[in-house]
Amino acid sequence: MRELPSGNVIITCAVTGAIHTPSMSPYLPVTPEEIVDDAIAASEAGAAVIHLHVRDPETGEPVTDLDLYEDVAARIHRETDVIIQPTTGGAPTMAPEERVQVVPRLDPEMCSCNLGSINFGLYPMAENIDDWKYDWEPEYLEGTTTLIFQNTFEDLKVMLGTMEDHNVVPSLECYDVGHLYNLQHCVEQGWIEPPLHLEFVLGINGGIGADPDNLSHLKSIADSLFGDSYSFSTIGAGRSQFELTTQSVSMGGHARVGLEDNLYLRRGELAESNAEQVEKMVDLAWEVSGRKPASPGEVREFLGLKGGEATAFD
Ligand code: KMH
Ligand code: ZN
Repeated sequence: MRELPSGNVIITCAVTGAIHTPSMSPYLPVTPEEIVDDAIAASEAGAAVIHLHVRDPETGEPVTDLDLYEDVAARIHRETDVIIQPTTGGAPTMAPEERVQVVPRLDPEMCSCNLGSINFGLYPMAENIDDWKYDWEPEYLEGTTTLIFQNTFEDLKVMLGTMEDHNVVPSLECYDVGHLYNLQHCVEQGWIEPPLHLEFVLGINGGIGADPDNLSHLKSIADSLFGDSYSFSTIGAGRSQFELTTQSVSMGGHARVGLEDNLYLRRGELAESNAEQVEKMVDLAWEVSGRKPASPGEVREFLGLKGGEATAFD
């Protein structure tokens, strides 16, 4: 496993995502202004990477509007030195060829790349809500009972080829153990070359469960497949967020927080901003492992990123 020379921890903040819907929390940023403001505050709190989705400003529905992506990315880029990592996952309901368009349009330093198809069952979250702000929300969530989040080997070949063509370093999102073998296949096919930056995603309904033993197992399989040519971050969905990100940091890994993955700061208490979660993660990393947050410059050096000035939103 690769580590930064300083031993510092890469904190990523996923500001809004496409999992939670506006009725679940009044603090979920949905307009371009809210997303930009939260991203800037999260970077000031210690996040070196901002994972970016956009939403319809009127309804909060996840969209792949490339003009919106460019506007939001440009505004964050003007105000911070943070690494902007647009999603190629979009909403699980979107087609891969639509989702990847953000890469040629924005030419970002990083983006996400999802390593395999899974069920993506968001519908249980609808059980706790009676009064919806928007009609699309219950329909969107209920629709995931029959959803397959598609990432076939052909999709992976196209996605990884597009990223390579644009010198974009992917955060390789791994929802289950089999996805590590998918990645090994991609390496064997020459669709991607090490070093690899993985992101273990635990606790999605359809992916590997949010059990600490599973994180340890994912790392041990990654060690056996990729040796010293990989680094990893971790996402814990929902209430597992801080348990698993703290475990990740104690294992030499990195951490992703943000309202895309979890709406709460602690049991029963909604996070009132993304920055609150970043601040908590910075504290936990220091208290548990004596590790400080990595700067965007350190991360660029470590991951071999092309620099903010080489993006299309400069
Ligand atoms: N939705 C998260 C569980 C992506 O956007 O490409 C993982 C993610 C994937 O953020
Ligand atoms: Zn995402």
